[in-house]
Amino acid sequence: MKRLALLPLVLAAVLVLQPVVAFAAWLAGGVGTATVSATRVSQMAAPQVVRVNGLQAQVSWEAVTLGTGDPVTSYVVRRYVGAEWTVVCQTASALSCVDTDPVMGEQTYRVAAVHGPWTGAFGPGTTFSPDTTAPVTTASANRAPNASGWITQTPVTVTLDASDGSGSGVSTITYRVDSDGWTTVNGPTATVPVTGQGIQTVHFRATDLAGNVETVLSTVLMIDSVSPDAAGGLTLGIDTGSSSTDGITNAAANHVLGTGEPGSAVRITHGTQVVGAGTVGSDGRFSIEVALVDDANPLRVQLTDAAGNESATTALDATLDTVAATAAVTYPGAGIVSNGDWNSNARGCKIMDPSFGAGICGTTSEPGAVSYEVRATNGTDRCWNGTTFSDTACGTYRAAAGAGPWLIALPSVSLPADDTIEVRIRVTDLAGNESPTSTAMQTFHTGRG
Ligand SMILES: [Ca+2]
Ligand SMILES: [Ca+2]
Ligand SMILES: [Ca+2]
Repeated sequence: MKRLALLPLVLAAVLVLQPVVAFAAWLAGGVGTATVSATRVSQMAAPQVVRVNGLQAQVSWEAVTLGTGDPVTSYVVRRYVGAEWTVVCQTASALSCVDTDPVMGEQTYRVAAVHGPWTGAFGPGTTFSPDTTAPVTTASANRAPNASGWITQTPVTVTLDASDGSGSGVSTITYRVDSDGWTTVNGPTATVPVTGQGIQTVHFRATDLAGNVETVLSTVLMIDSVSPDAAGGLTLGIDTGSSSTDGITNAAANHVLGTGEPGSAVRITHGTQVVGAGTVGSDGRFSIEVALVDDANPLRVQLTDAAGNESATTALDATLDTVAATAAVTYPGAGIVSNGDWNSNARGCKIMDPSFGAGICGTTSEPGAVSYEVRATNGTDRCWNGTTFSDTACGTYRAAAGAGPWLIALPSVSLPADDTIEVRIRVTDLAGNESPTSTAMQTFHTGRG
């Protein structure tokens, strides 16, 4: 009896040492007699695992039987996270169960068949993540771009909204602006300040609680909230006359030169009318054609950058003068002039300048540079050289004093007696228009006196 009773234990010991899961069991018990049978449990295949009820895992497997063809009594399901395992369910005849609380991230389910007190070897595992879908993040700016695509108002912020749908939920949002470092914030929303000017790119992605990481997305903003500086250095391209910077010119077909922000649009107005337009070059300079009208041209120049920001206006007050001035002789008049008259000379030129001595004077129809030639024509022509009538090579014009009323000092002592004097005057106005030579000519005699 003792040897019989030991037999199943020996059998069991032999069988469990086999590579195939096996067991031996008492089929009948009793003191003194027993029948022993041995069989084995087939190893389970890897289970199927699908997501159900949100983030739960349903584990299903194929039924196995004992080596004898009899059904096993139950199945046990383990969840492995690394080497750590947890029994998530044990069923009788059911071939599936639900893990209601899987861990986030990845885990592995393995199933073993059970018969009585014996548990077979666990089969291969099936990995499962309760949430395999990354969140989806959308970006929206607090400022709308204008028709040119530029945002011209600040401050600018981009709001990131991440959604994980029915997944595990958003854990974090990570973002960076241009080449700045990455910033990570917890939760499904983030507000990103974008403080730079120009083209700014916000890169972002969200991560869910299961560890799924969204592919990095980006949104591009064009920001320019800075108005260009007002145009500088305004001058006329053709500024004729005695000054090349006074804006007085006789060139109607002209152009305006200036400086400004490269790429800016230039607009030149005269009153409400646009009279010139162009673009500032990459060197920061512009030259815009304008057609000037007679007299005053109060031009105003304004720059507009690519984003539509407008500068303050800059004035360029131009004057177009294409008509030459005329000159008139006030003293002396035609006729005989005595030396006494000449020397006192109070009747004409002293009205213009009380300190004036003897000489010739007159006016012009507009300010300008007066030049003259005084010629004594009694017999041989002799011209005033600034000191005496000794210049026999006439034809040299000399500058008179004054730009409207003009004065030419001719000391009485130098006047030839009983001579005929011609005064030739010409005037060049401020725009550079030159009157015809000898626009004023006076003949008189120095008389006795
Ligand atoms: Ca997810
Ligand atoms: Ca000028
Ligand atoms: Ca003129």
